[in-house]
Amino acid sequence: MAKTILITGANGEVGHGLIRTLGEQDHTLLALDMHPMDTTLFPYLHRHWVGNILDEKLITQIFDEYSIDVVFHMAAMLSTSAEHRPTLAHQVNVQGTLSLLEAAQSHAEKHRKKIIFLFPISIAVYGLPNIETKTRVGAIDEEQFLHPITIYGITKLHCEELGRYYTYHYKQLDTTSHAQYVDFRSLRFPGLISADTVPSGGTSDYGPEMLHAAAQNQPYAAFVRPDTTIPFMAMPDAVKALIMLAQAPNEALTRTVYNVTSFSLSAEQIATTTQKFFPTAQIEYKPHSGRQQIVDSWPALIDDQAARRDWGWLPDYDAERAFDDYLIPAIKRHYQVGQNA
Ligand code: AKB
Repeated sequence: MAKTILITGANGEVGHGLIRTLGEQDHTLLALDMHPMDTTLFPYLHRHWVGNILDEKLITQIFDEYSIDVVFHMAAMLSTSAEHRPTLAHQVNVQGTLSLLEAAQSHAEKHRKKIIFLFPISIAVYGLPNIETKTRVGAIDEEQFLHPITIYGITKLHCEELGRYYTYHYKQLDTTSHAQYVDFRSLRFPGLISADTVPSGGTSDYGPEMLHAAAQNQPYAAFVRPDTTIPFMAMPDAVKALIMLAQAPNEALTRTVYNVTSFSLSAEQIATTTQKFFPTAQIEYKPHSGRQQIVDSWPALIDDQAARRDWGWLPDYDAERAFDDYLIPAIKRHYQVGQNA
């Protein structure tokens, strides 16, 4: 059914994929980003705003002008950028989410309807105490090791709790019957790799950066050790997971927060695979101690059984398919690299 959908942080990596996919369907897409939108996305958008997620007047105006059914709240400062400006990151990630939740709640109350509120976060909510534990524990589920060492992880974990609060407990003191207006659903992603965009400000960025540098025939120095291992996912699967969770019937959901994952690779495995397709790629390792510490605190594997069971999650791309069928052909097209390169 056609929906009116608001996407914040719309010009980011996930926003790009989401807009292109949802834009092929019969929805009204509204986009907000603090940077001017990529003009190639214009054909898919009903309207877009260049503005700050902290601009409450603008947020209110958007909700006043449209009857919004679904929000994909992607605007956030990622892990490395957030470490450089932690108080700003707290404002953007927490205050930005809170005012959007509040706007969604008021809007839903006014229109007597429910708003689905999708919130992507990642393995950054986890904080493993040391490498020995990381190696020993294997795949961790949604409730384990929730002691992030970054302000990004802390703010996102807090927002997951805010979302659960708005969904199940908000305004309960003043009413006898609680109508649910905000239906908050959070997805914890691995590091994401897109063939079309290069991430910025994250700490899982070494994976995609390596590949994009090789495709452009540029040397690359990874800021982590070769053995560094975290889970990754190809962008089409990330978009698929967001849309599947948004469409899942409320009765099927047993939690507000779900892990999703595809494949885990070490930095060295990504480098070897990259060099298989781009034999002249020059990749070296210059670990940055702060960023290394962050990635070492993130799990090597996550358990996504709950998503598989509740709403049928299954990735389309394992590591081999991600490179063979998506990343390499699409990245070669993107940089117009000859097929023999
Ligand atoms: C980041 O590196 O900040 C994100 C993430 C894994 O949360 N890509």
